[in-house]
Amino acid sequence: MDIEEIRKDFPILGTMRNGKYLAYLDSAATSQKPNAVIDAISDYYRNYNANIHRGLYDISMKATDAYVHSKELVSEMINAGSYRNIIYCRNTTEAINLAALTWAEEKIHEGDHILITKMEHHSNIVPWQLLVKRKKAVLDYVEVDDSFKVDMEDYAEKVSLGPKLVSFTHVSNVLGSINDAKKMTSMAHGNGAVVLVDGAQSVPHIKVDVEDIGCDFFAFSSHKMLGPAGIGVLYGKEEILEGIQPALGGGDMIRSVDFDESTWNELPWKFEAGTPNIEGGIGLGAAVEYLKKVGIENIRKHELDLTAYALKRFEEDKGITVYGIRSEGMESGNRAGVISFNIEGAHPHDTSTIFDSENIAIRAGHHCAMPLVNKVIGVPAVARMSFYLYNKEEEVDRVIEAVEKVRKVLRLGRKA
Ligand code: 7TS
Repeated sequence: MDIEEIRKDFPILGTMRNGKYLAYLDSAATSQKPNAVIDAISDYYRNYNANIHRGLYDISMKATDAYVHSKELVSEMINAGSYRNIIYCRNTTEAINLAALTWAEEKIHEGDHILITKMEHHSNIVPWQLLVKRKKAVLDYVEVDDSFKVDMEDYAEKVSLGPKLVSFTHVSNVLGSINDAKKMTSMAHGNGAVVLVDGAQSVPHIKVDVEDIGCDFFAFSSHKMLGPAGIGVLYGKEEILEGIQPALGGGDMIRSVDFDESTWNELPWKFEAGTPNIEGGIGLGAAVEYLKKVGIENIRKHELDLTAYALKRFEEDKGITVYGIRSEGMESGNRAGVISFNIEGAHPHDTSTIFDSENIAIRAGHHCAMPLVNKVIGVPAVARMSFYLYNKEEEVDRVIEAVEKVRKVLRLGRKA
């Protein structure tokens, strides 16, 4: 993988501020976009902008084909079996909410248990809090252990109590821990639960095979995997999707409508009411093609190398605390390129602001995982850098220099 060649595909990485290139280290929040994606969206607007599934004219059929083709590409990427299992919605958040408002709305009843973990993003907490309130059901949490992984003993114990639904993140957006989704799914299935996996931080970075994992639902966002914002994916097993009612009604999701009742369109359209985000689908398709061309395994290897390098540099500095698996605990399958940290004596917001003065973009805060950051890690906020295929070691070196600048500006002593 030639990083310099890859970087040329991302116009934003060529921009400078105060003579410094943008070091974009916030891909866990959203990724940058390659020309292939920008051009695919522009091409649609310029050359075949039309609504889908209705026009019996050339550009409408072309738009329909492109939209459906993007689903075929997504389906192939995660080994979903068919595009029929690929529902487009706005993002991971909406995908999880969609599962909550359809499957869970029908199947969860008073007294039922839903099991999630203490390392979830708010998107995989709040929809279940809302649901259990509506249903008088119960929400349980699996502990995170001292090495920042899901506590598998606690998981085994809680899953054996027979929750109706188990939902967990594949990769933590704060800790970078990669959960063993296949094992967790099989344990949940062994106890009769339906399983939803939040793949917002996995699909962009590691090879995902939903058939191999065996989960029933899988959610992710286009904007974190080089595609445009405003489009996300809910994968569902066909037999489950066939057996539940849609949550949103309107155009496109019906087969026939009468004054009293209606019948539903076939999958996946049954769950996509109204004109969809056509340009978003087309842009996501282009992103998947780009990722395929570079190769997700190559991307993973590059991010792993970069993460190991960054951890080593951080671990040389006793004044930096890393919240996540350290380099000695790293195995090829347990850690993604997300590093949360704090510089002793510095508030992460100050760290981020001082980094910004060096044109380095990181994120600081609770990262939409307040229970994890505030209660499990036990700090108000953390700084976080996150990598993607276009990042390089020099950017990590710039971070190390910026850490010294933080200490200088805030007049902190360095702990050797
Ligand atoms: N789940 C996980 C694990 C995430 O990291 C995120 C977004 C979401 C769900 C929600 O995705 P959305 O596309 O619906 O917003 N995570 C982050 C982040 O870490 N910083 O900004 C957004």
